[in-house]
Amino acid sequence: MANIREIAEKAGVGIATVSRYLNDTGYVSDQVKAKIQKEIEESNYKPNALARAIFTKNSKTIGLIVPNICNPFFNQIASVIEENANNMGYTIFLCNTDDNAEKERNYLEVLQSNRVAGIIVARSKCEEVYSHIEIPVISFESYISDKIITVSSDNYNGGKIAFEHLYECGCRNILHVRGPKSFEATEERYRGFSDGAREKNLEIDFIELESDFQVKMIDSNIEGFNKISKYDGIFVFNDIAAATVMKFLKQKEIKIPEEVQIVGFDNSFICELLHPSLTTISQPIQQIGTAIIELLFKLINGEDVPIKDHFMKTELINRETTLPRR
Ligand code: XLF
Repeated sequence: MANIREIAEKAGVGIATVSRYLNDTGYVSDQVKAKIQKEIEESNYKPNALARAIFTKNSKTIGLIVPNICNPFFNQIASVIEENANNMGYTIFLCNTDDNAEKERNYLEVLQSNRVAGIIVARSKCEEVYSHIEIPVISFESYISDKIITVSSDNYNGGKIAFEHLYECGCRNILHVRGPKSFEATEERYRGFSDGAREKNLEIDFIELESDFQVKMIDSNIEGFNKISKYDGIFVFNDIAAATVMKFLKQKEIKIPEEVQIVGFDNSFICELLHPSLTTISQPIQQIGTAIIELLFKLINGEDVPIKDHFMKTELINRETTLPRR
């Protein structure tokens, strides 16, 4: 017997559209309905009875939308959220968007048609869609609307601490490898870092990267990186990008921390695995994941939760890529 994916392929539409049609959860044009119905009849498809039963009420599932599953920080957040959700008897439906608005929109449709009890979205790229969603939502990092709670780290302060640390370590020729301008969190880090430099009347340079993490991220900005030897301190917008910068410096035989000191951001598990281990600004991953789940369950249980931003404290974690002065 055919399954929903085969029906979608034969009808030339997405799985979400077939699911919308079967469960009557959103608009499907008459023409598309006819195509899907034809394929269903021809292939003798029978929607799974159990699945249909689940569709009639909310499932014990939470939709978790992350922007980049290759980034260790999001692995760690996901595992904290999963553990907390499991303890409450819920499972996680994990969606990876690659920071792509289209993928996020499609996943939102799939999550709604699966009647998830709640949605957690990190670094949303299609805020406008959420105003049509009835399911409780908690956002990590992105402001979506006045009706949705955002949890994020205190990125501004984290950026400022990063500057102050490099300055205290004696760095005066400083570079900030900045995240994409569309990331609210890394823009805040950039603001904090720049304000810190301004307070010390120090000019700093910037290189902007176009993505969160891709193996070839440096190649996209190689001109900027070829001048890297003139700096004695670098703040990179997250740990995985910092690891990539460290590899580039090693290839150029530039010594860390003797010739250039580095600070990352996140305090993800890779910091300890790098050599030298990476000094970074921590986002309190455990606390963030727990706060998100607690807030979401309050909403799921119909509690009245004040809509406000929740900021989590960021801190310096001193390791081997910087040399604090005595
Ligand atoms: O969105 C920001 C950029 O990268 C997020 O908090 C992260 O630091 C995770 O690595």
